[in-house]
Amino acid sequence: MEQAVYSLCFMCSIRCPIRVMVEDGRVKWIQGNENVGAMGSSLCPRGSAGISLLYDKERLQYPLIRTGPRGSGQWRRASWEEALDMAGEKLRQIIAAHGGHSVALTERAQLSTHVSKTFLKAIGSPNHFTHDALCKGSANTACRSLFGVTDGEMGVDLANSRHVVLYGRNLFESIEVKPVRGLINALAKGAKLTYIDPRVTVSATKAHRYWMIRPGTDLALNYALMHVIIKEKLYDAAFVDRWVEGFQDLRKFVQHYTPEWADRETGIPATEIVELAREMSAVKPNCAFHYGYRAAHHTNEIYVRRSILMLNALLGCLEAPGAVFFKKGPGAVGRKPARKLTEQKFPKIEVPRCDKVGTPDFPLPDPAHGVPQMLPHAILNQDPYPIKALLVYRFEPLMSIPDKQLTQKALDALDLIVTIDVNHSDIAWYSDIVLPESIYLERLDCVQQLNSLSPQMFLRHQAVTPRYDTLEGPMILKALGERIGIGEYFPYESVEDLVRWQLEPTGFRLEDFAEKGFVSYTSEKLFWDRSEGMKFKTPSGKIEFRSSLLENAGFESFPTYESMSSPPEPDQFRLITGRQALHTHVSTQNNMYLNEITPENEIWLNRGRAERLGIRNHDLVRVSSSRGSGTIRAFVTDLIHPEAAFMLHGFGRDSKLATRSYQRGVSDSLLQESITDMVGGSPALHHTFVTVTPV
Ligand SMILES: Nc1nc2c(c(=O)[nH]1)N[C@H]1C(S)=C(S)[C@@H](COP(=O)(O)OP(=O)(O)OC[C@H]3O[C@@H](n4cnc5c(=O)[nH]c(N)nc54)[C@H](O)[C@@H]3O)O[C@H]1N2
Ligand SMILES: Nc1nc2c(c(=O)[nH]1)N[C@H]1C(S)=C(S)[C@@H](COP(=O)(O)OP(=O)(O)OC[C@H]3O[C@@H](n4cnc5c(=O)[nH]c(N)nc54)[C@H](O)[C@@H]3O)O[C@H]1N2
Ligand code: SF4
Ligand SMILES: [Mo]
Repeated sequence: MEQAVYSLCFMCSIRCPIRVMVEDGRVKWIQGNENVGAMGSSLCPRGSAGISLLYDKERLQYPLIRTGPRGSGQWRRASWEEALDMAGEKLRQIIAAHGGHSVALTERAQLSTHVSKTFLKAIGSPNHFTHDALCKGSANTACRSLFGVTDGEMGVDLANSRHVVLYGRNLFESIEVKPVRGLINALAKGAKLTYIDPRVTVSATKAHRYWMIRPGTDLALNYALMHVIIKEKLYDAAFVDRWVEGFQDLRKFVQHYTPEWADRETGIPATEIVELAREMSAVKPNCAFHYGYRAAHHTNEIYVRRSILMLNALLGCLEAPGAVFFKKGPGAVGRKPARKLTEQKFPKIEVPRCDKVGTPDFPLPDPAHGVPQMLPHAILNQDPYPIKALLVYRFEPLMSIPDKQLTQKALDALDLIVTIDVNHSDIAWYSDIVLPESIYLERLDCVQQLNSLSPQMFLRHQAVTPRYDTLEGPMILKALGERIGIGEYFPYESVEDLVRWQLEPTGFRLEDFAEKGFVSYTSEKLFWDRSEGMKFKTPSGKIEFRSSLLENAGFESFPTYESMSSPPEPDQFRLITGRQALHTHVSTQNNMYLNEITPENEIWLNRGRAERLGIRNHDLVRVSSSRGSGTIRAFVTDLIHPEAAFMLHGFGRDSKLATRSYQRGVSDSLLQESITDMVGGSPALHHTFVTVTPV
């Protein structure tokens, strides 16, 4: 008999609500959860391809212990007992000799992050890293500098917007299903879309206005937009007067940043910049400059993200339909969120983070996430202390941290690498012990607290039982914890126990999620009162254009614009990267369905420049940087700015056990230099110039 199970997708980290159709213990079909209005039955292609992950023989099936040198691919199958005993014994020895802080854990933030954070807190290590800084660390810091809250506590009401401006937020390919549907609905109702990217993406083709900006110059564009908005008095004077700290400083600062100046820097005509400022002002406050998702491009990234957010503040585009909003939790309706294991009491941690976040050397990035691209440097320099063991949980240091060879060198210096994954990833290939997790369709997961305009909770229900000898992450961490004497911090016997414990203070029960997959604390949309009830968490209680967070740490609120350099040689390009609709970062390249459609990446080159180098469409070319090189096919096109070369992220794999993706295409992390926005925390992934030559 066919049965519907409401759950959460995990083909990428967006976690869209899904309905899984199961018959005789087999998954037949996956679609969006139609009970979630904003979602409907829609799914993206990766979500649909979940079935081919479930039935893939090339995923991890049982624990593995390495028998040859690292990266040699020599393995033996192990029982859970043996693999966990061995990992536990080695960890115990390392902690006894070097302290708990010599253990680091890297993870893509997920529903059981509170479990892995608990593990590290219990051993006295501050070195828990999420992916956050690599994705959008500087957006996080920018939001805290202006509003006192992180970007994770903010959202954009796309569905009700009258004009949306996207800066390389390629929403129609770098997908989150609910916002995509929201934006499509808004466009159908007559909203306008302005899209800015050095490359013509699918999102560009849906826009009313598209600007092929010179790479890395968005900050110049925004300074000019502010100049026009202030000069022509297009801003929301009452809102700015009541809520903005430092408006007069901004007015003085942007005086010289005229549209004509920005035209020369960005390549966008001055008249069009003026036009956009006027158009946005005409529909304020029901419009939004989207502050972006992936804010990991250049060393000035925090100021780019601040400038986007400041444009919203100038037009009063906060807490209005169609604008930027602040997420409301259960507290807004007098209720409680789901509990987390991290709410327990832990021993005090006496050492700083190994990436130095939170110290005077690196004061501003979010210590709740850390800055993973600093980890290889910390390991190699043994500064501030030696790191000896790395636990990897749903994260790919080799592919997702720039400068792959540097990361590999750092891994070589470790005594222990244990990876919890579902795929034969490159980091699994390079580990000592591999612990396979049951995939999302096979497991119940910790509670998803979804704060938004209306707070809700979602649950990832188990759709089918595990096909192979795999376990859920929280059970793996508990079993490992028991082996090193911290078992008391994991007071549950099953994930169901843990979920029930999490739900205790909320007033909801596990059973309440069965019918629709989620529960709502309220059906109302909660907006703050824009005239008197805004609740900014900055020291001034206002939006800090002049930022106390930045200035107390010795950084400027309004730094002078520095021109973005052009590639110096005729065969050089600025390497820019991104995604497409068919793949998730580094997770899906070996997925049978998705690999069939996009088996490898290509390098996009501007036609005029490629012709001058003697490169034709589909030619093989050599691409090299100061960090590494590879051979890849060229996509020669008019659809990219002459200074840029674009590659999809996630290809160029080393694991021979993932046969479909092995050595297909080139990894961007192999080419990228490890350079960081030392104020905001993001890596400058688009800082690197590459040389492209015909093969
Ligand atoms: N060079 C470069 N680096 C980047 C980026 C880039 O464009 N270029 N993008 C950045 C961005 S935006 C992000 S968000 C990060 C993402 O960085 P990552 O988190 O490293 O990437 P993912 O592809 O999301 O997943 C990583 C690993 O999780 C495994 N995995 C998938 N599902 C499960 C599961 O259910 N359980 C377990 N245990 N493992 C699972 C996958 O097999 C994969 O090995 O990378 C950042 N780093
Ligand atoms: N299909 C798919 N969807 C996803 C994901 C996925 O892996 N696959 N991952 C999810 C995650 S974690 C994230 S962070 C988001 C990422 O979503 P996006 O932020 O939309 O990120 P990217 O796909 O990396 O797109 C980056 C775009 O920025 C452009 N760009 C490069 N340089 C510049 C510049 O100087 N200025 C401007 N304005 N644009 C520039 C690039 O050409 C590229 O099109 O997508 C989410 N959705
Ligand atoms: S965007 Fe696609 S892959 Fe990501 S969670 Fe949603 S349906 Fe799944
Ligand atoms: Mo991301």
